[in-house]
Amino acid sequence: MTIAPNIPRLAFVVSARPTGFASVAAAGHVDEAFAMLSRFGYDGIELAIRRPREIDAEHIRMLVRTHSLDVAAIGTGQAYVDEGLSLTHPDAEIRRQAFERLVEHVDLSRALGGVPVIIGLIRGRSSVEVPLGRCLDLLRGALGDLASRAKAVGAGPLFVEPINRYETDIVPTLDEATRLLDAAGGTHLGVLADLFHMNIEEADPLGALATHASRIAHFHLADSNRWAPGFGHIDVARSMETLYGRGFSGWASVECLPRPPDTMEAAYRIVRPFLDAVGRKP
Ligand code: LER
Ligand code: MN
Repeated sequence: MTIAPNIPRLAFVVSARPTGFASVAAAGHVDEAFAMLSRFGYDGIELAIRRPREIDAEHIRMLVRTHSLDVAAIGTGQAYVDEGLSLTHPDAEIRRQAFERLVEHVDLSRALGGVPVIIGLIRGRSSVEVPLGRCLDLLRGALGDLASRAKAVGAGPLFVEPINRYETDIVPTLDEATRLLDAAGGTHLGVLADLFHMNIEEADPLGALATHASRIAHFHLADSNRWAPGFGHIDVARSMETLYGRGFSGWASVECLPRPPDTMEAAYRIVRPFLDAVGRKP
């Protein structure tokens, strides 16, 4: 794999606690993850966090200082995967709890110096009670409110991640994400492009990256099978060239399954050829 552009900010996604969400490694071993990722040559760590109140922000800040590894973003989907909270749930009380949980994520973002907060699976999915159009209305309202709040308190922006149809039917493409952001007011909001989801949903993934490059604020790297870049059939190098060649300067976070084999350390090791290709030495 040859990748021309220098990647200024490369991170790896880990879960702060054990989770049912399979696509993140290092569940529950945050201290070790910081140390290993730093050794491997990463610039940052992306933290998937179910309950922000369980997280000691001062401890995370200490790890950031100790390992010179920034927090690239906070993922929120575990509140949906592990607890069923969603912004489009038929029960208004559950929708309220999902919103309040995201307020906690926003508060943690502020405590960590304004890192972005990702709106992925916590948007939920449509149902007979809440059809797609109503879901989009609910999501637009929640995003507008959360973004205003995040901006007011000095927290980071919210990044909406298009996700494939097997996980949600709300906002599967970059095009739909940009339209949702425009409808929600546009400020303190960005789009997260995830190559794994794009490979399923975009008619022309490279074209979509090119068209929406100016709106893409964050990048998730995985191959077609959600293994590390280079282990499936996505042309990850070309995808990166397409985005970076258009001035993208945000974080790219590797978000891959912790296999093969099924250990956290192996998950880091299989990323090694990719790190070599982008000029990172341990
Ligand atoms: C998270 O970044 C993701 O890609 C989804 O599959 C689940 O939230
Ligand atoms: Mn992702």
